[in-house]
Amino acid sequence: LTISPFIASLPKAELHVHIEGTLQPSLRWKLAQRNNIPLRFKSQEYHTYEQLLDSYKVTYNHRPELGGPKDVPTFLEAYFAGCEVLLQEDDFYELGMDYLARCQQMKVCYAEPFFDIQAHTRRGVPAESVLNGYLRAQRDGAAKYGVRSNWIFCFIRDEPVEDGEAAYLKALPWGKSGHGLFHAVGLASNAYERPPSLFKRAFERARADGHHITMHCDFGQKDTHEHIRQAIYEVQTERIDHGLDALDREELIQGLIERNIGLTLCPHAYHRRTATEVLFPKFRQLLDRGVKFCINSDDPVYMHNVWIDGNMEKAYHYGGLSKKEMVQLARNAVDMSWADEALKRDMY
Ligand code: ES4
Ligand code: ZN
Repeated sequence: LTISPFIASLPKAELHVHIEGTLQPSLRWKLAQRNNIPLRFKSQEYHTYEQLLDSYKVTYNHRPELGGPKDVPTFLEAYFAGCEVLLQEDDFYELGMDYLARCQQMKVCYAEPFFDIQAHTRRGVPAESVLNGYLRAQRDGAAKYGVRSNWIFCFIRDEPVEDGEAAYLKALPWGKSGHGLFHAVGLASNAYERPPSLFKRAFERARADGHHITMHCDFGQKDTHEHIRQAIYEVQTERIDHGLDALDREELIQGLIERNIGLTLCPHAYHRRTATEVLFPKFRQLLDRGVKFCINSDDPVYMHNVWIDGNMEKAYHYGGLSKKEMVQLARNAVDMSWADEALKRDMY
């Protein structure tokens, strides 16, 4: 699917992208050389750049926890393997700058990237290196590319809650009332038997510090409806990342509408493992029901290099949405964002 001039030229805001999921193979290769890290993933080792490139062609839609094959790597394993080349502050800076440069090209004027501190500290990388690297990228990206960003700290939900709380406290000086790198807190990684309510206290602490709150309720996850219910009614989230399964339950649809909770959707992430005729009518349904949502990219490098423009093109093309509706979705992203009011007016 090629990107139409209409989608390419539409000013955009991106609210659901994992910065580590934007690590392109070229930068991964470069950092592996610079840091003298072998490029390996499970039993495979990549000796040439071509071998590395080939490794991105697969679709990681296996669900071992749902009875799928156990010996096949999962999407998240590939994502965390990619992270291994990130060691120095400059590595995180280059990753951030690379993404923000691409934003400028795609006419993304504002972004709220997620970052995973624990994915790096558990490999022995100091939290300061990660946070200062991203902070410099936030500042230089705005100055050099004109792309403003407010970042989102993510708890790794399949690690112990206390580890997430400790990582949060460590990162707090880079939060909203400190350096201002992040202004919100999210919940990412493998949701299997890790419902949002486990993190209720952690989110309440973050809220008390003035941070906004969002959390992943992945599409087609086990217990997905219960996770969405907890996110809305127990943890009182302000947004939900994915959350498309809410359409199955009237109680959840009503909760989203009443509380003005928007969904950050990533069409290609679902399209990898869902038939077109099953998936895309859901976008029309959401519009008809008045559930607010916007279109985003998730982990573009690990999802066939489909970025926010490609995701919007998919919604436009397969969802049969009008140009007017696409403009509305781009506006929804501004509405749902946590940019300050002056910047929101600017983007609107
Ligand atoms: C993620 Cl696709 C996905 N789901 C949950 N957590 C994530 N972190 C990065 N990508
Ligand atoms: Zn995500």
